[in-house]
Amino acid sequence: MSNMKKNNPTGKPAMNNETQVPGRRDFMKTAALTALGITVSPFVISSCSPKAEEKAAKIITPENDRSFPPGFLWGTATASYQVEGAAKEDGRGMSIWDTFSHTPGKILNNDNGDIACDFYHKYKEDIQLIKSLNAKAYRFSISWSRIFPDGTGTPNQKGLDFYNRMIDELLANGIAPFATLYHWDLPQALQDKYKGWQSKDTAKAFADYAGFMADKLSDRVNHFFTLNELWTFIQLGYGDGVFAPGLKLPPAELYQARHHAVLAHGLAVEAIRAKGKTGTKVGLADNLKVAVPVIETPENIKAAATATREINAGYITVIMEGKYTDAFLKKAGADAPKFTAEELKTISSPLDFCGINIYNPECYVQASSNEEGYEKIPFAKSHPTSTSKWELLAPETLYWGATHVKKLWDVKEIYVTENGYSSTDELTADNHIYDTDRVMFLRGYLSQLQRATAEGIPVKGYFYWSLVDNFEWASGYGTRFGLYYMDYKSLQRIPKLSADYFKAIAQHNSVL
Ligand code: PNW
Repeated sequence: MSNMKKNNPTGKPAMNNETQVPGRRDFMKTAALTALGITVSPFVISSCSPKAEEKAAKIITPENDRSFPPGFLWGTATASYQVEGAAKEDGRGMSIWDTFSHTPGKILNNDNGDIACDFYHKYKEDIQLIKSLNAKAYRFSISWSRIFPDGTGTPNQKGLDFYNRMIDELLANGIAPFATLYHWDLPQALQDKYKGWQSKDTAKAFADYAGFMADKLSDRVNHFFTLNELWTFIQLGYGDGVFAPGLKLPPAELYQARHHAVLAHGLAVEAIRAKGKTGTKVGLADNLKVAVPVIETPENIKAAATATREINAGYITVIMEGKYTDAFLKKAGADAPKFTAEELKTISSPLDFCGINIYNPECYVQASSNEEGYEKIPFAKSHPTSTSKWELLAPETLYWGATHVKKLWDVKEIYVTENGYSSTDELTADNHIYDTDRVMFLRGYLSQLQRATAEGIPVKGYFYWSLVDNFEWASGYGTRFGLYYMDYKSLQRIPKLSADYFKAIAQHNSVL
């Protein structure tokens, strides 16, 4: 099914190329060819068949090439609690998000993930949607408490069976599974027993679970992500209290919880390497906080890289470098986390790839002679956002995010593991969603991603967030990021205009 209007939008009669006299367009084509050292008469162009003309018009130069490298992987992403539903089925244990979403007042409209998109039962249908987008990869997450209802101990075979079925279905449809092991749905049992990420025991339990999953799935899953967005679940969950488990810890305890999260990542990398099939690739999906040079001068670009390294010091920087930066420790002072040299080594276990979730820039910066070497430029009050107010829009964030990761840490394989846009997505009388704003978003951001790949930045794939509208955490079901609209009453999935756009991009492997 297509959202595209089939009629001629201009309303003017269509021209027949073969009977036209050379016009301005032909002159421009001739000029382009001449610039390439190819001599042609305008009459040759206008008198050739439309097919040949099309070919001539498609002459690619480095300046007009909008394509991605051959083999570039197009995919979409979701996460267990946001789409699966079936919260009480087949022995699944409670997670902190079940508890949090069932606490009145925590989620907009008191929504919860009990049913969500019912992906648990509708996964076959959704895999057909992925396929119809021409996507060749799918990033999903595993619900830890489906596998270990109490976080540790005896595994639940029925939970494992679900992921086995789903992965087999993906492979049968030519779609590569990219599995995230933790997308925030911590088993409630571990919150109760260990205070969740406040304890090193949770990091150890995570490593055991990660090793178990690698053992069970790495015959079919080649790419594993340890944790999704460390900043978000630590800061919003344990610092600001707006995400599960809803805590507002004092600074020293928050620093320690953050340290346990990076440690959990490192321990899981070691466990996956120990238990996974040879050749299994492991990385993380980090919401890199990107500093964007406000004007792209060499000085500002350097300042933006310095700022990015420092802003992410408690997360990806320590993971990549195996040490907390001096400025980070100085700023933390007496609240700094307690850690050992051995832990730093584990935290920085080499990765096969790096996933970056990128939506908004953290800040615009310019060079400065101050101690830091950069200064932040405030956002204009009128700076545009999506319907998510935190999502300030700046397409170049994708370019700079990938470029900083390559230049700062020489990462050889980068994936954009999330990038997406939330909009109002109103159904029109003809049952369509013309999300021209999301199409605009995609064209802008992907143009900047293509700019990065054209410059040799090793971005290997792009996962749009999200395949379908889903449970958007504290914002409930009111905020829609999907390429497919979800009718939450009937659970019908309706393709938006952006689904057609994505489909065409993946087919042509080019910005369109
Ligand atoms: C990410 N913020 O979440 C997550 O990885 C997804 O699960 C989520 O649905 C998606 O982005 C869209 O929100 C974020 O407040 C949630 O800055 C909130 C923030 C950032 C990311």
